[in-house]
Amino acid sequence: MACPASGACPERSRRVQRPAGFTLVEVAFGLVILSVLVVAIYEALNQGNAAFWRQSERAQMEAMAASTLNRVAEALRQASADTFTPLAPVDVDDLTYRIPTDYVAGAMVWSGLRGVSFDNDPQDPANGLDDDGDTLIDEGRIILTDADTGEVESLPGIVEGGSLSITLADGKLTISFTMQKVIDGTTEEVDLSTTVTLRNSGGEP
Ligand SMILES: [Ca+2]
Ligand SMILES: [Ca+2]
Repeated sequence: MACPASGACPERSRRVQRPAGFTLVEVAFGLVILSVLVVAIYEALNQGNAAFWRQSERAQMEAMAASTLNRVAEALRQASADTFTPLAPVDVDDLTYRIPTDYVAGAMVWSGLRGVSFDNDPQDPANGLDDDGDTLIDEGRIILTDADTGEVESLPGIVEGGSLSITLADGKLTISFTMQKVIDGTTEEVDLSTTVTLRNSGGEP
């Protein structure tokens, strides 16, 4: 068919053009992709925060355990092994002792009875479970006593849970301390140990 002289042939000039914008299918697909990305970013951030929080909690446990160990070691370093009860402690959590305080007329002067013991929280007995639901497992406190002064020192570091082991071997005292805490559904454990060479290993009280 001939085209009119005044213009282009309407059939030939007509082009198939896509409508402006996106189709409903394209929009839906884009939203799905965006949702997946948002969820992935959220999960990544969430996991990062959880890992940071867990590491922070663990660092706090380690700091408290170290502080407690140092204090117990400081107290026991002055003790005489001859004054220990039990005399040869093996993995005990309750020890009494004396320290020499003076030397008069050829005789040692001894302190009153001192003690180191683990006092378990009765609300959370030692069974490996967090019975009172405070995230701390079998928590308790380490108690230092001094009969001369009447002081009872409850170590603040142990409030967050744990246990105590004291063993004497070859003139050296090994003090071990364990803390357990449920962090984000997982049990985290901190084990610390130190060995103390007794300054006063001889002499009868
Ligand atoms: Ca328990
Ligand atoms: Ca507990």
